[in-house]
Amino acid sequence: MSPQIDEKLETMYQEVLKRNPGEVEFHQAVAEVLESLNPVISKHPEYLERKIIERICEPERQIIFRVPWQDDNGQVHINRGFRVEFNSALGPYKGGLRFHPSVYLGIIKFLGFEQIFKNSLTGMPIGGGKGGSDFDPKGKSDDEIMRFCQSFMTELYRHLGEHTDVPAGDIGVGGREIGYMFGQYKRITNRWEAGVLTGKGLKWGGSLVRPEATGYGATFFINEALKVRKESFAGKTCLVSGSGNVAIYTVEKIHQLGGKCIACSDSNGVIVHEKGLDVELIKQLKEVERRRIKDYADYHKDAKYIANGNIWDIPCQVAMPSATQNEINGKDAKTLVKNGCIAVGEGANMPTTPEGIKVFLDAKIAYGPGKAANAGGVATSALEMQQNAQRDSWSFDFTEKKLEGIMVGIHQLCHDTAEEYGAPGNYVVGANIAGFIKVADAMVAHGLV
Ligand code: NDP
Ligand code: 2IT
Repeated sequence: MSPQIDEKLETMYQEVLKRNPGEVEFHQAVAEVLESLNPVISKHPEYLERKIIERICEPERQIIFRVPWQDDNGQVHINRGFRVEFNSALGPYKGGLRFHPSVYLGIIKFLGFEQIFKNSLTGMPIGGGKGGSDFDPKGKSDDEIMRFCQSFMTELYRHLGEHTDVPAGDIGVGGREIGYMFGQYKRITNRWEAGVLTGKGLKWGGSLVRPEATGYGATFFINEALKVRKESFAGKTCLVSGSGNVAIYTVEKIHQLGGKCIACSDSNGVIVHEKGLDVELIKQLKEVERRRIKDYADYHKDAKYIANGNIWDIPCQVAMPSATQNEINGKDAKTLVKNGCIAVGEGANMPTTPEGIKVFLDAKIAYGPGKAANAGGVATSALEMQQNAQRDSWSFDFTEKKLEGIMVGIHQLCHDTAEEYGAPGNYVVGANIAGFIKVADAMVAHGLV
């Protein structure tokens, strides 16, 4: 018996465990949502009658395929590709592709499941999906990346389409990879179909602000949560884990809002720069030269690199986990709270373990869960789709204002829903319930499909 889940929902949770053996991250993501839904099912008996929860936990379609490719020495490698088309009640499947050696079905399913509710919160017409591969892009040449992406798309293309399924980036997939995949899709289908992928380059259908969107959006969300507490980023010491796409633009926006990020990281270690991180240097090292964050210390002698360090041991007022799942455990959460952290904004998906979440909620700090706080990325992907459909492109300022408006709206929705359901200040409950109800109502309207 899982203590937090209501009895009626517990049977459904046990069924998820049984049907999806060994997929621990998926179990964790489902448990977190079901824990919030107790008050919803008492109000909406039709959700139980129509078996909405059982249906929402079962992906509409799961595609697993072989991805063969050759390295620069002619050696053959075989990876596994995934696309989980989870839920299309609100729109075409939408969600990123992750290339990382840890990828297996359970990771893609947890991400796809979260994506359903996140996408619902954005208010845009997008369903939930996710994909990727256990391919490790680290240390690969440009040509190897291209051959892998082409082989991956040679299978995936048949499942995609601007009205069907629209992938984007995630860990290990950025503008370069989207470019190679777009080229192969175009070649196979003979269609210049901009709306089939988002995160495209600016010269060929991409949107301004998409690269910045997840990090900027997470910062806008926490800025709103701070306002509720009559606080702001001004003068706050912040930590941002990771040093990839989400981390970089989180640091940038925090600095624009007057905060000071003193540390970031990668899977090998932590960079601490008390003076405040030099975000232009991080962009140059990570986006242009594709180097490790350790090299930052070669350019700033007053910065310190801690190999295998734990970033959450550093005292801060705002923490923005922006690397990967389960990077903050119960002990880290306690350390953060003890050190005076008043807000945690999840740029990453599910970066806090259930024990960690409990610590943040018990301490009543402003805790923005990923499916709300990092929704700016996918929301701006939907803005990219809008521009593609109109064959238009919008200015940076106009697009950023739209993103900010969406994040302010998501914050308000989560805030108000939490109050309505008797959990004021609890953005987990607010996000899960608000995200769920919209999808559930659409599923009821569509009948048994
Ligand atoms: P990137 O590949 O650009 O960067 C990932 C960063 O996280 C790197 O610094 C990487 O370090 C670190 N990292 C990844 N895996 C691990 C790991 N297992 N242990 C420790 N560090 C790790 O990815 P993104 O910035 O795009 O994604 C970061 C997070 O944000 C993910 O959780 C993703 O799902 C989420 N997200 C991304 C969105 C987007 O638009 N890109 C939108 C919403 C959420 P290293 O180089 O050492 O691996
Ligand atoms: O987790 C996410 O929301 C993403 N990786 C972005 C998905 C998207 O379609 O832009």
